[in-house]
Amino acid sequence: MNDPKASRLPPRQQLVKADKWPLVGELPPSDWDRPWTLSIEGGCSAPRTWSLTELQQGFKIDQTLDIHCVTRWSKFDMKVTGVPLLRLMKEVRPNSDIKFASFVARSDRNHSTSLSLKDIQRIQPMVAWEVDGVPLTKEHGGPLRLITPGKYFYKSLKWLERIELLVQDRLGYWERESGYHNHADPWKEERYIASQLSKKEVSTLIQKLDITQQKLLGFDVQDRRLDGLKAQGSKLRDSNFRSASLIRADFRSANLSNANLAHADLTGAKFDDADLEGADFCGANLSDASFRNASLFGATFIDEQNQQAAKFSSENPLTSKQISMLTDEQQAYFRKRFHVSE
Ligand SMILES: Nc1nc2c(c(=O)[nH]1)N[C@H]1C(S)=C(S)[C@@H](COP(=O)(O)O)O[C@H]1N2
Ligand SMILES: [Mo]
Repeated sequence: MNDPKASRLPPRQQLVKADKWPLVGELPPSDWDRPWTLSIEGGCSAPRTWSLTELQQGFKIDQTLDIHCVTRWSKFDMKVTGVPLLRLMKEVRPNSDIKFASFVARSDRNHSTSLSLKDIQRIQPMVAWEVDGVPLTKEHGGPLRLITPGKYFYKSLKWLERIELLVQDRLGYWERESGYHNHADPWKEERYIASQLSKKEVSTLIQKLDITQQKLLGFDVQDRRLDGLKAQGSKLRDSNFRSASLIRADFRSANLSNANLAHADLTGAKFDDADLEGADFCGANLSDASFRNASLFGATFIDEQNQQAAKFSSENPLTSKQISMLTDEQQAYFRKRFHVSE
């Protein structure tokens, strides 16, 4: 028989006993005893700071949820007490162009994480001060922590002190330093940006911007800044580079088949001799990019609605042989864009 709880457990997670709650991450801040406040600032017209008492005496709710740590333990039915994040955010009157929030801890390394506004609206995180009817302990992020349901637990920041509203995302500590996935959905196993590598290997790669000859199938670096990335000869099939900044990246002889490069900034990038079959370049900036001998069967440069076209400099980077590898609609776009006849 199926374990009735199994369907509640995301892939490759293990349940810890109900009375166990592992401690993960950095130590509590050395100045934990200083009075606690919470501020929301950045892109808003009425930034505000609440004292702990103000928060705890204001509107509050209980929410019962399951938590899932990226290191493969889960815990069911945590009863969390606090205030919905959206309720606090509304009070500061966010600007209409706000798309992200960065959460910053009072901690010795200014630990942080971030969420998109879309995710905040969908999953309704809480600013919490109680779990199972008792105040959050110092070790578990008391007096105030973010609780983000439906994401790996690294999106639940301990010792929350400041929230900054942003137009552009600012990667958090684990996401930036250790290659943790920025989207963090446990049901999709969005754990690390490269699932085959250790945290340490990933952070070395990202810091050196060098993945030459690496095999990183499903590499997922959506939205990241990776200008000058060295990726010559890398195996990057099915990778996600959507909206990433990859100015002058070197993808010569790389395998990028079915990779998502839509809306990426690929100004001056080199794709000579690369395998780009099925790669998606819709809306990408391809000014001064080179494609000598690249294989382009099934690659796309403009979407079906003919709206999100790749940008090129004035010269056509593709040979007529390369253009003939594309579908009819894609070919039509190139012919029109560069005034070439059939
Ligand atoms: N300030 C801060 N918050 C943090 C971390 C951290 O290192 N510092 N680690 C994260 C990670 S990876 C996890 S799994 C959870 C762990 O919370 P717990 O120790 O209460 O189980 O906190 C998250 N929030
Ligand atoms: Mo974690």
